[in-house]
Amino acid sequence: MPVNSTTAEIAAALRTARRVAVVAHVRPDGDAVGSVLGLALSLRTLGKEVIALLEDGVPGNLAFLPGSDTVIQPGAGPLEVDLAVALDTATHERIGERCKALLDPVPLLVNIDHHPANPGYGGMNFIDSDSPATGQIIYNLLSEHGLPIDDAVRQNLFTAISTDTGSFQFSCTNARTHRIAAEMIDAGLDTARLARLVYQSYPRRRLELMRDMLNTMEFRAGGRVVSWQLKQKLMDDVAMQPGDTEGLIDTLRMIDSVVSCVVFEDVAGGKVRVSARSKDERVDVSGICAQFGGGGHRMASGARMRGPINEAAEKFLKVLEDEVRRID
Ligand SMILES: [Mn+2]
Repeated sequence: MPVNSTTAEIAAALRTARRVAVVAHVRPDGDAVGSVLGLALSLRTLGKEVIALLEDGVPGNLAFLPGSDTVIQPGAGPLEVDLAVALDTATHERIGERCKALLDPVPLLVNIDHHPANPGYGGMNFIDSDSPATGQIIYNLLSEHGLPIDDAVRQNLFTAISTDTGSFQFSCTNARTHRIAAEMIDAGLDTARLARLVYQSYPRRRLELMRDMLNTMEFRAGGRVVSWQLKQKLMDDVAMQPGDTEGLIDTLRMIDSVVSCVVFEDVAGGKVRVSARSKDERVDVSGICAQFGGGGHRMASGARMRGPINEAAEKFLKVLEDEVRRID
């Protein structure tokens, strides 16, 4: 485990810096975008010049977040910043090739994350694997050290926490998570509006993807494992956009018999993206993903495999099925 800096040391470094870049992982989810914008907006209120940087930009489903219009993707020119912060990103490479090249010359990289496998690649690190979302770490950092928190910051950090906890349902959700939500509501945050924007504003294509998922999902191990293969043809047919599939896997976990669910997705270069979830502490999907070069959290992990998709699925599910049968 890397040695953590204290949040006080990180807050002091942020206060000292004049120009800051804030970055998160490729294919950003709600926690990545919400954490980047929550921290970026707070630091801007503090008078810092802040570059919010995402290799793949903001997916359409999160474009409602305040500040999302200020996010830039890496361009040609160098960045004149004296501090970079990587959020929610388990490995340095996962900020993206172009982001990494752009940020390599920056004198100090601060790495803030909740993925247990994070090796501590920053000059300063704060890895808290007990935190259900990076957004929760950022909220604690801001509130403990008197950094600005306004409604726009709350909207971003609430969305980060809500999406990474499956709306406060997953096992990592703790009392602090609910206290943060309560503090935000006390401060006037309209959480019903955010719920509508995050969970009730899907494009029809997402439901078309879900229809295919329900029609073609496959069960194994007596219904304890369920999986779905999201193939390129379907993506083309529905004109899939980034963000359309975020959280789709959580529909699979609704099934009573299911202990673990997996989505396989065709991605560029003949690769297959694997997303795996567990509903039982005894089934560690991060260990299985690690066997295929991936990783993540015990109950939520991912990997990238060589295609074709049905062969990758067969290999992965074989290992998962053995693991699930072991807990009988
Ligand atoms: Mn996260």
